[in-house]
Amino acid sequence: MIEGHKAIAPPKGAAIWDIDPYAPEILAKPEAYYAELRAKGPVVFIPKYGILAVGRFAETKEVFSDYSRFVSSRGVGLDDFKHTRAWRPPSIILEVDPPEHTRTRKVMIKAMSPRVAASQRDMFMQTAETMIDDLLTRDSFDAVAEFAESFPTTVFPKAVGMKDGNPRHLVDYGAMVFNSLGPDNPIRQASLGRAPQIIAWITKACARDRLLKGGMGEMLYKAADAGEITQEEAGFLVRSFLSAGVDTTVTAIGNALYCLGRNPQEYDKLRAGPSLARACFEEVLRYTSPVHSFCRTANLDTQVSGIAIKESSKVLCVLGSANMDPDKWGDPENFRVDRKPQGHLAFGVGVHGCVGQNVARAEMDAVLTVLAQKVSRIELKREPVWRPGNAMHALDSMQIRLHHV
Ligand code: OVV
Repeated sequence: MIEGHKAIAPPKGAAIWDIDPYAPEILAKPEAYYAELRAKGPVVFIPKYGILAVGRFAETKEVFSDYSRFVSSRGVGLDDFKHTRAWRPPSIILEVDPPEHTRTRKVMIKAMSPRVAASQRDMFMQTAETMIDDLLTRDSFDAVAEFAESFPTTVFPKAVGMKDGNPRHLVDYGAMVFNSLGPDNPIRQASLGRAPQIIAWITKACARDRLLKGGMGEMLYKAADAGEITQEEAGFLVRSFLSAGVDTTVTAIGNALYCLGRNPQEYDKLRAGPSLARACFEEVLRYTSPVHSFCRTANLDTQVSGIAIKESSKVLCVLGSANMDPDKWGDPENFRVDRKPQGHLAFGVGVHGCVGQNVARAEMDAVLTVLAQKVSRIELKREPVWRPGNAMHALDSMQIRLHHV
């Protein structure tokens, strides 16, 4: 039962729930688990891992954003870095707290500013046009392998300015990073099994001499030249690009095609008003939560909604559940491209909120805008298959056909 953290006793007043949130069948189809988690109470104790879980919007937001009580420096997965060695040197932006976090975050904010994202827009649009034109000639194809994975692994290395692009390694590294956040289950073991070779490749690809001038990667090394961070830290922040920038956008594109294929009337709204692309993406994020859960660790004795939380408690913050909380969203089960779900938690919230969201939005804006221009209908040819992930809610395969306008 003990993972790499201290199992805590159930707090007084917290519901005790005998469930494995990392069971493959739950990860593949989490909606009922989300609803039950919210129904059990504001804070739930899960004996299987000796952790707490929150899934109502208010408490998830509270725990996720309060970095002084609920730290990231002890890891944002089940492993508590205070007691267990991390599988890789911890991220210097994800797995740290203020004030250390503030310095590295500042450099990343600049490297992925709205201006930088806008400067990549033409490249994103051209790539989306070429890919979608090609896919329109196909009878049917796997939306995951041939679109969701291809687009980010083509445009993201270019935006970073990588000389070495290896789509397979980029996707697999993302899976390693995200699956490592869960327990030592077969999902994590399968991803980490491929670690040594991929880590060696990733580490090399982050070096300054493997980055082109003018890319987002080089900007980090320039920040090092200016004394804002060290050269070694620049390499680690490039690694953060590759950890967080590929698997997430791959998942988001697959999930968007799923939502739009399943809701043709909503897709028609997007076609009628392509300026809805941005709003549509936010609704895809809310509705599918590509990152379904991240943890925090209580760094002191505290309480949430009247439930006492002991220092060292791991708290599973179920973002996917918060994004489906009817108390917040009214009719969360309906996918509506024009909902404009302000405050959804798919990018997190607070000082650790996704620093790449401008780039993610620019990529998705290109994909959805070109789709709306060129594609009259997204036809699902078979029932989509979800891929159980310890932190990602992603499709494994989805056979689709794109129809010409
Ligand atoms: C999985 C993930 C999310 C965000 C940042 C990073 C990783 C990182 O490595 O910095």
